[in-house]
Amino acid sequence: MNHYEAAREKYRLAGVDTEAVIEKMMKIPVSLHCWQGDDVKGFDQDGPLTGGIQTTGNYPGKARTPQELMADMEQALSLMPGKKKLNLHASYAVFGPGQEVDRDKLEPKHFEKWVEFAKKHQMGIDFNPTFFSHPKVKDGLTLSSPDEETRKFWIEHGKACIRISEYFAKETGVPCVMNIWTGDGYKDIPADRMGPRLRYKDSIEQILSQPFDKNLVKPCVESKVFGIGVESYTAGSAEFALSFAATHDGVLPLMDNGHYHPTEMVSDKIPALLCFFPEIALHVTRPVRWDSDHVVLYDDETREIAKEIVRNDALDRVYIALDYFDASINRISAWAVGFRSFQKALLSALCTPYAELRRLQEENRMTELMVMQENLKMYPLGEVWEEYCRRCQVAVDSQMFEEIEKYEKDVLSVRK
Ligand code: RNT
Ligand code: ZN
Repeated sequence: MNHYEAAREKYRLAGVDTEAVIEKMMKIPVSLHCWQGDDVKGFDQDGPLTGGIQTTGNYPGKARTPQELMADMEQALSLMPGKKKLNLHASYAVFGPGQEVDRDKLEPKHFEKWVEFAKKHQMGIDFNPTFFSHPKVKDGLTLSSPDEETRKFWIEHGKACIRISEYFAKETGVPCVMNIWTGDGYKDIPADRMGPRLRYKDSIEQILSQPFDKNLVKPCVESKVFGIGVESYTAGSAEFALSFAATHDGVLPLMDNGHYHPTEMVSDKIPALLCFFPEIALHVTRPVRWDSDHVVLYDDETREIAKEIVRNDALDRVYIALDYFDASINRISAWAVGFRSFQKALLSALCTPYAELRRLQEENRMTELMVMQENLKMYPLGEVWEEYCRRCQVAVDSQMFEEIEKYEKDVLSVRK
């Protein structure tokens, strides 16, 4: 018997069909963010990264052009088992000669190259208006700005992005999750906390007044607790975003697990929101002491997040996207390790016999529940993981770095 067959038998005895699990794994879309490849730089401006987020490190070889970014992403995709979706930011528009426009005037045609790329890799596309890294961010504010001209510009940007999102959905045949996040806020104690929020609310409502098909575009509002240089007040706080989604039909709350106080767990918030919202969205990241956006690992909270989605049978109600950016290591590796880590978390969740565990909980057999949950941690998940990688025709863990090294040597290291 080979290792996988032995593992399969062991799981079978625990009530888990690993063959069905592997098949299911291949159908769960996870959205891969384009912005890991170039440190959230984008192609439409040359200024610094703003909005209270930051990449640190300057590992050589980052993508400088759409062609390089797509090539790098292609290399990363080849190391990822399972189903992928492409997550784009508006700042990644690809302008042909003479096509340059400002963000309020963006059109579907500026994203044709990405649609081609997505189709080539059988991916749907998710989208994000870019409310940062731009000269029209005034005093750190966009949609909540007291300056009407500034606010109008960003509202028009949001509307343009809805039109582009609908175009993505029509082209790919997959609904587009469009996430609204701004870093709007104040470094120090504001005099008025409600004014910016009322303007932010009105702005999102104006953006959503752009007609769109709710089956094709899934607008989300992402909350945040604070950003760098925006430590005292964030307009789009947790209560703001959640209340907005709850009171606006068809709007999803988006939780980024780097955007809460360190002991608050998004894994616990998922089932709470699933009691009320038909659909929710996630940004999966790894906050190390703060919203640091480290590469996602196969760690406790990542597993717990996947577990809550799977055990609540909510794979078709939760839109999963990755959101991190590490500039201090090989970016292809960052992409691949993060994506594979979340895949492992999903695999672990699917290889868990929940019916049995739930029964123990409901019968208040908490001693056995603890024993069984701990036993499961030592099950041969790695064998199932390797088999899954083989069937998806991607490198198993021990072969992955070799491929990354080769691409670094042949392609990345030549970029000066
Ligand atoms: C920032 C938010 C946001 C961004 C991306 C680039 O804290 O998490 O989602 O990371 O839009
Ligand atoms: Zn995020």
